[in-house]
This record gives sequence, structure tokens and C-alpha cells, in this order.
Amino acid sequence: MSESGPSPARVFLHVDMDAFYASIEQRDHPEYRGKPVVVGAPPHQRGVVATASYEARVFGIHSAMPSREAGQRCPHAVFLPPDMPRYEMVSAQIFAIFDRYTPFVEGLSIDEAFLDVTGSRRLYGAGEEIGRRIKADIRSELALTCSVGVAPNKFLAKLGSEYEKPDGLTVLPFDPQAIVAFLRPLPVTRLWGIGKVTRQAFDRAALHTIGDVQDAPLPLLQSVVGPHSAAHLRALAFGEDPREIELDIREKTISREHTYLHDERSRAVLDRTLFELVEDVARRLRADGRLATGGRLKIRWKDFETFTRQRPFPRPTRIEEDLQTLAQALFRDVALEQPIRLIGFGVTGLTEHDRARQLDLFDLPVETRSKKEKLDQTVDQIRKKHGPAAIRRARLLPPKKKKT
Ligand code: DCP
Ligand code: MG
Repeated sequence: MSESGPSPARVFLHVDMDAFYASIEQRDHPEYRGKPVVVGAPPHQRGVVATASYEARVFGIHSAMPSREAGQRCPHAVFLPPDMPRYEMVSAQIFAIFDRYTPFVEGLSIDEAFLDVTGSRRLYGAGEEIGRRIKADIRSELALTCSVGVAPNKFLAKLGSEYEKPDGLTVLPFDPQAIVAFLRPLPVTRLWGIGKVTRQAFDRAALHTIGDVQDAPLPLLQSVVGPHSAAHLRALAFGEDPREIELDIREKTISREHTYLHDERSRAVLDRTLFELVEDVARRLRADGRLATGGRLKIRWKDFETFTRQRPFPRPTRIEEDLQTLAQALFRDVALEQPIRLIGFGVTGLTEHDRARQLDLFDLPVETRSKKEKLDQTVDQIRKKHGPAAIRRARLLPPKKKKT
């Protein structure tokens, strides 16, 4: 298998972290290294395994297995509750590494992405070399391992990353004939989207390997997966996949800024403006539905010199109070050496919240947090109905600072 010969028209990578949550736990707690680690619900409670370290997989433990069963299979395993904010942070760091090599990154989940590196080869070398570099960056900067597939399309790239897990780098054939030959012996389950029910239909039609699907007449495929999917299935069996990278075009930041008519030096006025800017950013963040991992204050002085200060939140959030507290803390540290022309605030590192919310099950202050989110939503609703001025929040003024 190689990417040799004339430069292939297209090169895709699929990168998937190895035992993602469990590896982060082992990295951050050396005492768990080399041990079976199960992240998920505890063994004596209802709930399932999110993931298991490779040491635990030896006992047959895998994602989505009831934790009770995992406990029976390996009573001495270390069971840990998920720490979603930490995993989300690591995920953002991994995606930042991907972004170095190509702007065409499609995140599939917290630990997995497709990269189109077709245009990156001039700068970084062949697809295989880029895969090697990404693995090296992730290992040296984050002390984690991943598996990478390099191939002429998404389907084959994903097949490649699964091929030699963990810590694998698999380059699939690029020549169409070699691709067909490579796929022939693989079980049909390696074709995308074959669930349990379809699997039985495949068995009944005696389609066991991808080669069987290649050789099957179209009507047989139609009888198994329906008239619409048959052509797609056959294309996959021949290693053809025309899908392009789907970019996440949503912005990664939300911000607002205000320029004063006359340069401003009163801290009280500046505090007031900042409060309102943060209020607006918080409202847009809630409407967006994601969580912010950091906040950024921007100041432009009278002489036009501009600077920003940023800081991460203790945990990803979209609660207005968290934003206000961070903005005030950032601004409090700014010495007003000259009047201010512009002040701005933004939230950064926006992440999908679905997975992060699971963590609340394990975090104590969940009730308080969801109450605060409800309050924020209520304020939004009232404003929508009666206008923005209908309700004002009491402003928590920042503690007085020493004279600057
Ligand atoms: N995950 C989960 N519930 C599942 C599957 C996964 O919570 N049913 C979480 C835990 C995983 C992470 O998503 O660590 C990534 O999922 P993967 O399927 O990539 O599994 P792993 O990275 O854990 O292992 P592998 O080395 O097989 O990729
Ligand atoms: Mg993974």
C-alpha cells in the first residue's frame, strides 16, 4: 500500500483519538497508566460505559456496555466519571493542530475528524507525511496517541484509521484496481452504515465480504438495501466516495465592541458600557446554543494603540454571570493610563454543548447552574415580548480597585 506514483488527485485523512477519555485520564493520573480504566457510570449504578482503556478492552469491555456488566467482567478496573470540560478542552487543542495543516477540517465527534489535505502537500509533503506530523504533534504537545488513515476519499480514510488502532498510520491504495482488491476480503460490516438489521439481510443474501457486494447484481443489492441506496452501496464496495469535506462554518467567537464619541476615562462609564456589551454577547451566545471556553477583552486607547486580554472560564459556560465576572476581572486589571477610545468583549473557543452537558450529571452545582440558565432564558423571553428595556439585571459592580 502506498501513495506512490503520480501525485494523487485528492488526499483525505481521517484522524481518531485512541480510547479518548480513558487516555486523557491515564495521561493526567499516572497511577492509572497500564491499568484497565473505564470512564462512565460506576459499576453498581445504572448507566453505561463511555469508553474503556485498551487494558480494559482485553476483558471485553467496550463503549455503551452497561457499567454493571463491565464491573463483572473486570472488578479491579478503575471506574471514573466523565470530566467533559477537560475532554472538550483537549478536543479543542487537537482541532487546533488539525487547523495548522489545512483549512478543510470536518469534525465528526469530540475526537475524530476528516481533513482534506490535497492542497497542503506542497507545504508539508505527501498525505502520509502530514499524517505522521499530526501524530507527532499530538504526541509531543498533548501526550496522546491517535490513529490516522490516508486515502483518496473519506470512506477509505476512515477505513484506514480503524485498520491499525491504536497508534496506527495506514495509507490505503490510491490506484482504483488496488483499492478494489484491497476491499474484496473485508467483511461487509466495514461498509458504512450497515446496522444490525441490514446485516441480517446481507447474511440472507449471502453477502459476507465487500467482494461479494462487488460481484452482486444490482437487483440483489436493491432487494437488500432498497432501490435508493443500492447504487451508493455498490460505489462504496468499489471504494468510490464523492463526498467533500463539510466545513463547520459557524464562527468560533461572538463579540461586541463600542467606540466612544469622545474618548472616555471614567471607570464607572466604562464599567457600564462593558456590562452592556457582555449582556449582548451573553444573549447571542444563548441563542447560538454553544458554550464558550474563554473570554476576551479588547481596549483601544486614545492614541489608537490596541490590546486584548483573555482568560479561560473555569469550565465551558454560557451563563451571563460567568461572562460578567470574567469581563470585570479582566478590566479590573487594566490601569487607565490614558482615555479609552474603544472597549469590546467577546467569547472564544465556542464548543458544541451536547456532550459537555452530560458532565452535569456528575457535577454537584448542577442545580444552581441550570437555575441560572433558566433565569437567563426568562430574561430573553421577557425582552422578546416587551422590548429590551423591559427588564434590567441588577449590576454587580466590580470591587473597588486601588487608585491607578
Ligand atoms: N463515547 C461515548 N459513548 C459512546 C461512544 C463514545 O461517550 N457510545 C465517547 C468516549 C470516547 C469518545 O466518545 O472516548 C470517542 O469515541 P470513539 O468511538 O472514538 O472511542 P475511543 O476514542 O474511546 O476509542 P477508539 O480508540 O476505539 O477510538
Ligand atoms: Mg476514538
